[in-house]
Amino acid sequence: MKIMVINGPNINMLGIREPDIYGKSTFADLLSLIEKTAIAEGLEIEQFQSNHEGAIVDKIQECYGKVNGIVINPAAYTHTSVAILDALKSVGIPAVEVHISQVSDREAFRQISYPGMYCEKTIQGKGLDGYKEAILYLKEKYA
Ligand code: CA2
Repeated sequence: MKIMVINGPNINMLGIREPDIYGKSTFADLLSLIEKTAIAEGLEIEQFQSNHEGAIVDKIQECYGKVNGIVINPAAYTHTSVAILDALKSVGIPAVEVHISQVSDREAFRQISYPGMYCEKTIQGKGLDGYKEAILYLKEKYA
């Protein structure tokens, strides 16, 4: 089974500021956790991070016919991007949305998720462990 893990803008800055919201772990810690999960679970996992909406749309389109599951933290694009929602719909690949923080307890402008309208599950407020949970969910359901 092949899974694509996509992270949106500023996730590469994890651990640098706002540890009260996002924790102390760094982006390198996240990459390593996902790589270890891939090895332990016998999965092929590719990781992609971009600060650019169009690059994320391009990556989702590239998944068509090649990837069995998508784990996506669209970061701030969660709350604005119909383009990412449409890209997910266009490829039709099972997807899980992850948020490191408990978005439901945060500002009003974070209460809408466009990509979440396609994703079959949203995991939030579990820190980096949320990514592992999303990967295991896709493995259990689709491998
Ligand atoms: O909780 C999440 O995972 C978010 O997707 C993170 C986004 C935020 O815009 C979403 O509402 C929820 C922010 C990404 C990281 O932003 C940083 C801010 C300061 C320091 C380091 C990263």
